[in-house]
Amino acid sequence: MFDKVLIANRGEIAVRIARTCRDLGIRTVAVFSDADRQSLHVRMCDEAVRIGPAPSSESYLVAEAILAAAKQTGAQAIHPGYGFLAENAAFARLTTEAGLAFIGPSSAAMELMGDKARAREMAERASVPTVPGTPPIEDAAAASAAAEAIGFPLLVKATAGGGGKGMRLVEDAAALPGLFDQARSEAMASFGNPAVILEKFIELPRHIEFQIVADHHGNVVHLLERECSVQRRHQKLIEEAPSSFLDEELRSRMGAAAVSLASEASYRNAGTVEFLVDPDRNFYFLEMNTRLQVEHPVTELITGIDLVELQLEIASGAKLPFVQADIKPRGAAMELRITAEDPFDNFVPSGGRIRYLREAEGPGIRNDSGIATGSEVTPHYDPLIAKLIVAGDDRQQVLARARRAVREYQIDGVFTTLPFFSRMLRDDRFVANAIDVSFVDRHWMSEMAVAPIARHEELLEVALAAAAVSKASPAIREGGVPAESSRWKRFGLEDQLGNR
Ligand code: MV4
Repeated sequence: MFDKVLIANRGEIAVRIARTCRDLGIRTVAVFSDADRQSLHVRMCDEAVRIGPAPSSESYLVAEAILAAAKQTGAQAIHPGYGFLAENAAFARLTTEAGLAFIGPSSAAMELMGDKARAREMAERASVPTVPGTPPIEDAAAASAAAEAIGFPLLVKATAGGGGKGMRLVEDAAALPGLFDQARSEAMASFGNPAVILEKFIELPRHIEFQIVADHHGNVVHLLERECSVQRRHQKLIEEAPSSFLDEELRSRMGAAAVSLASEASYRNAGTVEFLVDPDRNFYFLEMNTRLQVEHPVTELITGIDLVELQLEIASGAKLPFVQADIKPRGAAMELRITAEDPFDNFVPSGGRIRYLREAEGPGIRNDSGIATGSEVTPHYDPLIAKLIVAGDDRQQVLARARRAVREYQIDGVFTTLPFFSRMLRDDRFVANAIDVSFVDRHWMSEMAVAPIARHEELLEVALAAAAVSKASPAIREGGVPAESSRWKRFGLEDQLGNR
């Protein structure tokens, strides 16, 4: 095992990785930008190296600065976390060329899975179902010919894409040439690669993904699924394990498909195989993520496995300490992504100083947080500030604990997604898991965010938050929650808050 690991990230995931390293007696090196000099992840590590000014393009994305920090501190391995350089194959290659271990897959596997067309081919070779579609297509005429075989509606997707960039929904043949060209231009502008493929459009799908782990000895095991259908504009908000949409038979077929794909690709380390599942329970390979994911804690809570520990063990050459038959889920878990965004104002990012923080506690609660009272939330980075993860015997207990935890959780100084969760956790359709990937985009702004408060529970929550602001110490009151917010107006509380 390594003696010293550099964590090439910030925020909650850097803190998360540092914790496991501490458990294992591994010393940690933090890297930080000027905006993060005082940040929690710096305080949690044994050493810290400044890598540049606040913009991530001049700090967390600069491979040379991070490798220099590793060299300077004598770190033997680099954990990239997620985002930033985590899926950058060139960075993985530079890391190994510098004689350091990259806590992740090979750069070749990252390149393969980063290309949608090649990943599709790999899935077909592994007999994993894919959406009916095409290899890369160069011009609009060829696209029209190929579209006949697929039918409409269909999607044009950038092979280098992700998060919906370079993607166009095409309703009929007449619209194809224009949208095909648009997708190519956007792909070129966003990824420097204009290649696109066509795929049949799967309507009302769920996003269900399988966690896999693979060692350097040919062993591959899946650690069950996560249901991630609560998303807004391709940003996940809530993830759960297990998915109540799957029965044992489907779970076992999808898990076997995920393992088969990872084996066929000679994949190593932890990874995630994403599927779309249609209302008739047909599943289709979507893409594979070659990193630890934001939502990994729900898998940890139902399996009892520390995924970061496993990643470190795998990277240092150990064999998986279990086989597939050992993996049995215990209970259920749900993650709520607390971001500094205003859910009542189109999720616009909200920056500022955290004047007061009180995390939820009690049975079934895990907090993976990157902030503390006094932290600055800057617009330079991703708005994810903390994750509230809830475990229980079954989904019903998890929902009850999650409602309790959201009510208890207090963050003053920035707007957060907590009120979004407060409503979602009480929505009949979410409670019945009768949703799909566009549920939030279809129902939140138009209906849920503006509905009158029907439940006194929620009114009480808002009133308590308002009281906390107005009764707080002068220092807290001064910053507090901006009174002009649409949220307070919506609740009719602007008068109480006006004179803070
Ligand atoms: C799809 C699809 C329906 N049919 N592909 C969106 C981002 C990219 N990673 C893949 N995405 C989708 N691909 C076919 N053939 C619907 C989506 C999609 C989606 C997928 C996963 C999670 C959320 C989503 C939200 C909207 C659309």
